[in-house]
Amino acid sequence: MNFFVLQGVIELKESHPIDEDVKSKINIFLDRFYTNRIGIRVLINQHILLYGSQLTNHPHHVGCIDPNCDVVEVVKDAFEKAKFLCEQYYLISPDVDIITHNPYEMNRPINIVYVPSHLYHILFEVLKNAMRAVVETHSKETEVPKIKVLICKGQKDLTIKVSDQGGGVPYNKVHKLFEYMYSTAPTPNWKGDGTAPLAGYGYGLPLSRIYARYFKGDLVLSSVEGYGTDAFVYLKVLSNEANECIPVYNKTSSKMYDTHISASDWTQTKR
Ligand code: W6P
Repeated sequence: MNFFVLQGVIELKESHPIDEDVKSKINIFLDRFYTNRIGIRVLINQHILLYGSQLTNHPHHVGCIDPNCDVVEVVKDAFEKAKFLCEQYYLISPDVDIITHNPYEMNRPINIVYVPSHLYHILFEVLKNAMRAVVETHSKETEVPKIKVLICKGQKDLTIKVSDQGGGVPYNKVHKLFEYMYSTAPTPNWKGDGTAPLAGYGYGLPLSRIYARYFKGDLVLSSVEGYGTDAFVYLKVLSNEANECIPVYNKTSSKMYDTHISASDWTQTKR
């Protein structure tokens, strides 16, 4: 990722405790910043791939967009990579069960118009988190429960549900997983040699949600504390609904940073 911003956030986090209010503003800023960055990179990529002289080994792609992105294939790729990292760290990794359901196109592979690298990034991150939770909760056992992936293409949504039995997260902590300055793993050392840690910067999930939202999708976590977590990746089936979603910059955009002050009565869910 972007090394300088990452380093800045780490230094800020280490120097002194940060006010929740400031944290939420930094979150909003980084969400907007990275959405923009993704948008710009897609534009640059599209230009280079469409107008450059570089030969591509994906003749059916339109720039970095695959009009027939095979979701199952991407899930399998992301799983293999996450499994590799997980085994490096823990010497064990959970297996995966992939179930597909394509009720409106019977017996057809599940395809959508998408940027495969974005989908890969999202799934890799979700699967890494699921694997870490499973292995760490079942560390004393010789066998660990499988991760279940359900891929379903509806008429509007393509949903990918990743279910783990990794012990879950308390309801009032789930939102923290999407904070850039929060990580449950110790901050890894930046080796700069291309080797990736399994977890630790606290960037994976917030960025994955940014990637999902970029084309009007989403990433939602739903946890059963004491049992496990379901991660839902929502993507648009209809490409005309999957338009680019980038932050606005106008006189009112600073209002995004105004913290929402909620009445402290029992109608508000307390965190
Ligand atoms: C957990 C925490 C988490 C985050 C994202 C995806 C899956 C999981 N499982 O325990």
